[in-house]
Amino acid sequence: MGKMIQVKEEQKERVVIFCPIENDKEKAYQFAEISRLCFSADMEVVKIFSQSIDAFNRRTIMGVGKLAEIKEFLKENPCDCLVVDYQLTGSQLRNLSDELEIKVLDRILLIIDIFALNAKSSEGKIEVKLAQDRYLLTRLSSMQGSQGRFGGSGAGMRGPGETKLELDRRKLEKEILLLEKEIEKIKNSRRQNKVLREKNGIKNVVLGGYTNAGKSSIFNLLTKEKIYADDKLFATLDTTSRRMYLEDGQFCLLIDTVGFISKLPHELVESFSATLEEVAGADLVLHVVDIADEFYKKNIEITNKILDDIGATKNRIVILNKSDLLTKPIEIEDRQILFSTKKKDNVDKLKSFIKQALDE
Ligand SMILES: Nc1nc2c(ncn2[C@@H]2O[C@H](COP(=O)(O)OP(=O)(O)OP(=O)(O)O)[C@@H](O)[C@H]2O)c(=O)[nH]1
Ligand SMILES: [Mg+2]
Repeated sequence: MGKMIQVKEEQKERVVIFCPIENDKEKAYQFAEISRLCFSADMEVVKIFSQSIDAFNRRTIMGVGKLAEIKEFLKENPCDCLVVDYQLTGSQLRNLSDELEIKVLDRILLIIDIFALNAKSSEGKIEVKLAQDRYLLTRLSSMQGSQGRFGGSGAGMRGPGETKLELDRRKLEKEILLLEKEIEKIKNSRRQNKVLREKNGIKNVVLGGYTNAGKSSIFNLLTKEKIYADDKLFATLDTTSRRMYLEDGQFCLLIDTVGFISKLPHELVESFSATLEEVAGADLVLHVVDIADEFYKKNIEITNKILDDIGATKNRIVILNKSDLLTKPIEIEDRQILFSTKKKDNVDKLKSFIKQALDE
C-alpha cells in the first residue's frame, strides 16, 4: 500500500478592502490596483468598500456609518483581515482593529509585505527588514495594546526569509542602525563597481517601469537569462545585472530591478536607496510599459514622476510591451518602440534602438 501523503492546503487569507476615494475619476484605477496588490500578497478579496475622503474621520478614517456597514458584513462573511488603501497612523490601525475585531493592514504595510514575500537576495532582505522596522517603530506604541492582533502571523507580519519581526522599541532602534550600516556598505561597493565600469567605458542600462510591465521578461530575452518573472506585482525585488551584447561584440550592462507603483511608501523609498541609486546612476533607462493595461498612460506618468524624483537620467526610451495583446493600433511617439516578449519578433530592432540612445 502506498504511503499516505498529507498535503497541507494553503489557505489564502480572506480580506475586505476599504478605499478612501480622493478623486472619483480614479476610483476604477484604485480598485484595480489595490485588488492586484492583495492578489500579489496571496490574499482573496471578498469585497471592496469605499467612501469619499470627504467623509474622513480622524479616529477610524471611515465614517461611523461605513464602519457599522463593514462590521455587519463581517458578521455574515468572516474574513481574516481589512486592507485600507491609505496610509494609517498607529492609533487608526488600532481603533479600526478594535472596532472590527480583525487584523488591519494599510497600503504601506501591504506593499512592504509583498516585498517581504519576494525578497530573495541578502541585500533585498536587508532593505525589506529596514522598511518593516521603520514602519513598526513609528506605530509601535499604539499598536502594542491592540489585543495581540499585531505581531501575529500571516499577511502584514511576514519577515523576509526566516527572520521574525521585532516589537520591542529598543531592539528595533538598534536593528535599524545596524541595517543602515549594512546598506551603506552595499552602496559603497556598488559605487566602486560603477567607477570601475566607467573606467572601462561600460555603459549601464536599467529597466524601469510600473510593476508587472514585463521588465524581467525583457531582461531575460536580451541577456538570455532565466530570472523569475510572474504575473504578480513586485515579482522582482532583487537587482540583477548581466552583460547585454549589442552588435560587433560590444556590450553594456543591463540591470533589472524593482518595479514602481503609485504612492510608493517613503519607508520603502528610503530603505531601497541602494537599489534606487543603481537606477538613478544609469546611463539609459528603458522605461517598460504594459500597453495592454487599461491604465497604461497613468502608469507612464507615475513611473516618470518617480524617475524624476530619484534623479534618473533623462536619457530614456519607452518600450511599449505586450503588443501581442493589443486589439487596436495605437499611436507611437518619438523615443517609443512597440515590443512583445511573447512574439519576440523585433529583438534586433530593440537592440539597435538601445544602441542609438546610448550613442547620443
Ligand atoms: N502577453 C504578454 N505578456 C507578457 C509580455 N511580457 C511579459 N508578460 C507577462 O507579464 C507578467 C509580468 O512580467 P514580468 O517580466 O515579471 O514583469 P516585471 O516588470 O518584471 O514585474 P515586477 O518584477 O513584478 O515589477 C508575466 O506574467 C509575463 O509573462 C508580453 O510581451 N506579452
Ligand atoms: Mg520583474
